[in-house]
Amino acid sequence: MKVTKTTSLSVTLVPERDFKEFSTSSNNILATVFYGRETSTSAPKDYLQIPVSLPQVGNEPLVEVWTSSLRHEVNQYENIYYAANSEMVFGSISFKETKNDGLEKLAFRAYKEVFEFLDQKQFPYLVRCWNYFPNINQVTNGIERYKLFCSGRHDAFSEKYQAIHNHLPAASAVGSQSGPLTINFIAARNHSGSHIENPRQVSAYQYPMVYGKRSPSFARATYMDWGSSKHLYLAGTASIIGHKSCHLENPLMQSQEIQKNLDSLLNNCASVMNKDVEKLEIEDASIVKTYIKDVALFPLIKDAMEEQMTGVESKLYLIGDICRKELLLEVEGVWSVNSLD
Ligand code: 3EB
Repeated sequence: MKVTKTTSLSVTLVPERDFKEFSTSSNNILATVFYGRETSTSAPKDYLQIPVSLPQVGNEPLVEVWTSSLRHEVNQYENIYYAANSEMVFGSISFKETKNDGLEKLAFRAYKEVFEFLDQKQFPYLVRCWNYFPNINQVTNGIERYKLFCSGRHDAFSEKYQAIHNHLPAASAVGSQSGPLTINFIAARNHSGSHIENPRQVSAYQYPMVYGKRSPSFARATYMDWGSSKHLYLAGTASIIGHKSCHLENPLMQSQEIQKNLDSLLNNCASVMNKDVEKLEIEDASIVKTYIKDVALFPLIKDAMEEQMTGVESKLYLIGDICRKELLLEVEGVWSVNSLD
C-alpha cells in the first residue's frame, strides 16, 4: 500500500472560548463539530461546521476540531454539506422525519445519497460514520426506532455492496434529544481502511434477529493510514459480551466492562495491523467521547473514565441515549498509531 507521507488528519478538543484564536492561527481546519447546538450546518465558511444536538457535560464547552495538512474546499451536494481535499472528505447529511417519511425510509435515503455522493466525488471508502436521531429507544408500531434505523441503513448498504461486511466502517448510533436524523462521515479517496472486529463481541453485522430484523451495519474499529498520520477509529463500545448486554443498571460495572472491550479491541487491532511488514504501535487516544444516558450518572462515570484513561487529555462527555435501552453509557474514540520503522 502506497500512501503520500505528508497527508495528515488530526482531531482535538478546543475550549469554545479559545476557538477563535485556534481558528485564526495556522491551523487548517477541515471540520468542526459543536455539541449541544441546534443551529443548522452551514456551507459558506472555510471549514465545515456541524451542530449535533447532544448536550455536553463537564467544565467548559468544547469544540471537536478536525484539521488536515491539505487544501480543501467546502461545498454542498444535494443534502450533504462537506469539506473535501484530495485525499479525504468530511460530510454531514440531515433529514427531518415526517408522517410519510419515517425513520427507516430516511435512513435508507440518507445512506443512498451518501453513497451516490461518494461515487460522484470519488471517495469510495467510508472510514467512520456517526448517526444521531431522537427517541432512539421509542417503540412505534411494535418496532423500536433503532431497529427501524438499522433496517434502512442495512438496505442501503446491501444495495450498494455484495459482501457488505467487507465495507462496513466503525460507527456510532446515539439518541439525541431533538433534531433531525444526522449522519456525519469521513471517507477516503485512495485507500480503504481496515475494518477490525472484537474477539470479545459478536460482530454487530452477525447479531441474532432478536436485536432486529436487519443487523447493525458497522465494524468495531477501522484502521486508516492517511500518510503522516495513522488513525484507529473505535466504534461506540458498550457493555456487551458476545451479543448480550451486561451489568444492567450498574454504571460502574458497565464502565469497567467497556474498558475490557476497548482493551481487547485495541489488542486485536495491534495484532491485525502488524500482519504487514511495517511495525505499528498504538498510542494513547487523541480523543475519547463518552455518551451517557442520564446526566445524574455523569459524576460517577467521569470518575471511572478519568481513572481508566489517565493518559488521555481530550475527553468529552455527552448526554445521549444508547441504542439498547438497558445500556447506560458507550465510549468511542480515535487512537493515534505510530510507525516504528
Ligand atoms: C453495540 O455494540 C452497541 O448501530 O451504528 C455501537 C456502535 C452500537 C454503533 C450502530 C451501535 C452502533 O451494539 C450499539
